[in-house]
Amino acid sequence: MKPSILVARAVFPETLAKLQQHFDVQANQDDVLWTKPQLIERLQGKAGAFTTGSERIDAEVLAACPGLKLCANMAVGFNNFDLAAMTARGVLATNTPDVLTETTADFGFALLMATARRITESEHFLRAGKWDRWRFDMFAGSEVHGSTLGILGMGRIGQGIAKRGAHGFGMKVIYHNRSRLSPELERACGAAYVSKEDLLRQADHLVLVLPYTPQSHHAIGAAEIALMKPTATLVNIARGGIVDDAALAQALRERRIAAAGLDVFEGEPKVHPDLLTVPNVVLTPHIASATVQTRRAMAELAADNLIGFLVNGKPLTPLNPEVLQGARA
Ligand code: 8YV
Repeated sequence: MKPSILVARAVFPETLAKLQQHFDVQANQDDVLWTKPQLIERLQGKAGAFTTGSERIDAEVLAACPGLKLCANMAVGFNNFDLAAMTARGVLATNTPDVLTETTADFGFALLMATARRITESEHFLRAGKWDRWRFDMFAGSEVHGSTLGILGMGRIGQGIAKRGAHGFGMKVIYHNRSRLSPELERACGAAYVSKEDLLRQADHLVLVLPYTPQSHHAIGAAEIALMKPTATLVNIARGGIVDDAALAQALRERRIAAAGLDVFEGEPKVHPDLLTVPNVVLTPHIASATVQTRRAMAELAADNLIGFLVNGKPLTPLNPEVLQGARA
């Protein structure tokens, strides 16, 4: 008999078809956003779950679903998992690293450029029929090439952004991270390690690429923004909750920093209403990894983790490999 799995959100039909070859699949192709009790109900009797960042897998869910052996996230971030609770219950967690690194770094740079050069703000002006003449200072933004790029969180995506800045745009790149990169990696990224305070003070463009954890909650709030240059821009492609959105909206309104580019929000898909009314912010709906090729690769890897573990006993990208010691799929 095939193991049963739940595919918690709509996915590519090809991904579903591949999973159906190996599993008895309950799918959610209508992409209904389930409540926690609905998720628990559908997880009953399932050995695995194909999840995205939207499904919270915590102690309550795990206690209610004793047959669950694996949750495979179609995301590199896994703050929707209570990893400690999963490990304690012997439930394996997997994510989709590497396959989205370059695409997400591309988007980080695109958001930086759009923010610094005021691309969406000027487009709104044009579409509103307000463009009646050239002006010397019309939508004058901040220089990107040759400026100082600050990166908070220097994992794979941070390193991708650093390389683009250093090698493509001649930027001086500085970073702060929990641990310092090796000298070889620092050289490859063209990046120098600084304290968080120096990063905030020196960056012309600050990009956030750190994971969301209790420690990184509101890592950028009013006090941090106060250290930034009034001409600086801030880009968040990491997770909502890392930035205090209310404090940021107020700082943008008061021009205490020049502009921000945000792909992620506290409590998304809801967006803080004040961010919707300030002009100097570029807002996108969590699409940093959204190219057809990358989303296919992410879906493929999540599916391969389910097949790898539940069929062959070997997941590809486990987050808590210690579970494997005692586990038999
Ligand atoms: C996902 C992301 O698309 O990978 C991540 O961590 O933020 C995005 O690439 C999103 O989390 C939905 O799974």
